[in-house]
Amino acid sequence: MNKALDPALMQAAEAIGSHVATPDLGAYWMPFTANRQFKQAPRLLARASGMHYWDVQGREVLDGVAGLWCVNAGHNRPRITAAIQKQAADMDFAPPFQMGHPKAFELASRIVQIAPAGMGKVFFANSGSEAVDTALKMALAYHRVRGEGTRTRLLGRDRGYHGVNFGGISVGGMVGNRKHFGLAVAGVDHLRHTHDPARNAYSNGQPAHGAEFADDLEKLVAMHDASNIAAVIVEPIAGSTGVLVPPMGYLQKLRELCTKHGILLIFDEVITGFGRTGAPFAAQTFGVTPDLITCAKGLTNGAVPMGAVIAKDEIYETFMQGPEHMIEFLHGYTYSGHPLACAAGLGTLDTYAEEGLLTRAGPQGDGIAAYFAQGVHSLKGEPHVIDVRNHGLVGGIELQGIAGEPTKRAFSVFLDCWAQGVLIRTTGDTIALSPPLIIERGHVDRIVETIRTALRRAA
Ligand code: PXG
Ligand code: PLP
Repeated sequence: MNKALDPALMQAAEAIGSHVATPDLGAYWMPFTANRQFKQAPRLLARASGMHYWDVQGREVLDGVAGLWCVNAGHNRPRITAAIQKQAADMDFAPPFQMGHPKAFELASRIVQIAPAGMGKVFFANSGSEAVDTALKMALAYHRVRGEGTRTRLLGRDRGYHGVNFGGISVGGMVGNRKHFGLAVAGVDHLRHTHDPARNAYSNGQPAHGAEFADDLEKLVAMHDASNIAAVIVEPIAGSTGVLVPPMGYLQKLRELCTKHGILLIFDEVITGFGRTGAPFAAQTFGVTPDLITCAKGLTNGAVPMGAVIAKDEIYETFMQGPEHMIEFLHGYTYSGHPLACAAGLGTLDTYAEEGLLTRAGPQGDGIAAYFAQGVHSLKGEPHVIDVRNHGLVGGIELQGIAGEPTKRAFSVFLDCWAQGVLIRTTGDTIALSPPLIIERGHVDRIVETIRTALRRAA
């Protein structure tokens, strides 16, 4: 099954126009990519199965990042592929407004079964970014329908990543977004991030220090008054900005303060959802139930784009007032609950359930997360390494950046690993690992030793 691209297959693919081994690279403006650098030495993937990719030359590459934090069950899983193929043949599209199709309802029910208790409603979008903007709009509208329309302020956190749409970049805490896009949505504020290497460097799992960072919320309430604040959005573990694991007690404290002040708490679980931290959602791992959860990525194992907002029943019920023929929440996407995405989602949840993947990285698992932790922490003391952080099957290895040239050192490690046949991801000068949850010990060894080799020869 895991064989490299053979010429006959390539020829057949080219004949139907779906695949070209060496395409013209000019027209495609690539997302979040150094376009000019990439096009000089393209890295083109052609096939995938299980823990591996194969590039267009047929070279095998071990996937240390589940594609982009999304292929949690590993690549090209048969149940998912079959579900998508069948759905494409049965019905391509169904309008989601004032119409429905059974699989959207079925998938929503299946998500609710694994969601925290009391979170019984699911709204579909097509990406994490759309899920985030949906949740923010839901929070604003929720307060309005309750007659607390002054609650318009949205709070995020420094070093937060909530996708690329206007709401998400506003509550997000990445300076690059402000530099390129300016103000975006007004009326936002930010808590401090929780990264505290002076006290917490090389923490295995949750750091001991920093619950008090949650008190920033009290400060913002004192400044703006709770009656003006709609919601706080945080990633339980900040992923994109370098794998920042919440300090012990931090999320609990945030929950208490939100409840005290009538502020909705949104967990952005686009990365942490679907087993990454050892439970279906990080909310369960950390024992804190938010009011809304945003998710995407692992929801369909990355096979078809889909995002979702999971809401507490109480929030949905609050909207269900006024004349019954009126639309309660004026929001939705042409492709909300797309049949192919729903089919992929159902095949994905079946696969997770059959293989116990949603809990494998947790205490009920087979010890793979502890083995992974040991592996990444063995990089302490290698050249350039200044911190190692981890939780479940997420790891962050922070490097000392080259003075005046941020990101360059980590990216050179990325390129070296790619040349050695291992796909990693870097963000700033941090290496982020998020392997498929089917990973075995041998794969962990290979990823860790490949990074070790790259670090030892990195400039
Ligand atoms: N919220 C969180 C917490 C995310 O991690 C999004 C929202 C946006 O999802 P979409 O599906 O719109 O991309 C994300 C996405 C990286 C990386 O390298 C991470 C993401 C996306 C691209 C790159 O860390 N996360
Ligand atoms: N722009 C135009 C002109 C549209 O007609 C629509 C949807 O009908 C959109 C944007 C939004 O597209 P989507 O529903 O796929 O997000």
